[in-house]
Amino acid sequence: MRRRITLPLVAAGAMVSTLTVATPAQAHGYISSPPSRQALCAQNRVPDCGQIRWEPQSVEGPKGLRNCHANISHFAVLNDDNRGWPATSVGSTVTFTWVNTAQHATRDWEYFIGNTRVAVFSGGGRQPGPTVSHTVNLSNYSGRQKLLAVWNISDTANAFYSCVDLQIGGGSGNPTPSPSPTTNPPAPSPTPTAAPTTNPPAGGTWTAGRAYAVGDQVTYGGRTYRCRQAHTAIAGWEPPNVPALWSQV
Ligand SMILES: [Cu+2]
Repeated sequence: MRRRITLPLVAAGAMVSTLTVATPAQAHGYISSPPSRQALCAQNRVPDCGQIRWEPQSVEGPKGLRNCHANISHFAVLNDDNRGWPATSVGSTVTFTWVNTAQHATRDWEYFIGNTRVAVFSGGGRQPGPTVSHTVNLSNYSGRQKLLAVWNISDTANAFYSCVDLQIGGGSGNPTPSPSPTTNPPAPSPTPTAAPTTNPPAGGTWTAGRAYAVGDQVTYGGRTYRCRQAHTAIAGWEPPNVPALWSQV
């Protein structure tokens, strides 16, 4: 008779699932202007986006994808065209600005509408600055369009993805006919009716090199901003450039 040995299989796998931790805002990049879908989430202009709100720079996946969320399931909201993404009204040329919270050596940046690559900019295998801007001619397009921008890294297999909703063909001043979001009033985030007296941090002018904590207020370009994520400021992360980090008060 054979002896049977029963191993007590501890369900070790069951313990893992709760360990998902919010990734700190460090790596990567996304399009800040005109606001990409993840930028709109970061600003809470589109509510209930989930995790992407806190890391709009993290839509990273293998090169060659053609969707808005890089096949990352917990960012799938970005690829949902029925979320009432507001489209930015633009003319026939548009300047796109990336905010790079990590400056990866770059193969190129590509811009797609549908299956057509409408522009490509070489990165020369070099590290970009903290922000990068490209001006793209979209004169062959009009009306509402979803543009996919791709930042292809040169020393990894990966790329970063940002979708931007545009209403092309301004000039005639057509208002943005974006489908109204699911909630009727554009759900203004808990916008402070700012009480300047309760502003402990020294405030002052935004300064590169300085560490900011959530809630800190600074002035820049004559406007006041409140810090949304703790970070150390660097040139290129001026408050208007990085809505993930600063919201105007
Ligand atoms: Cu990165």
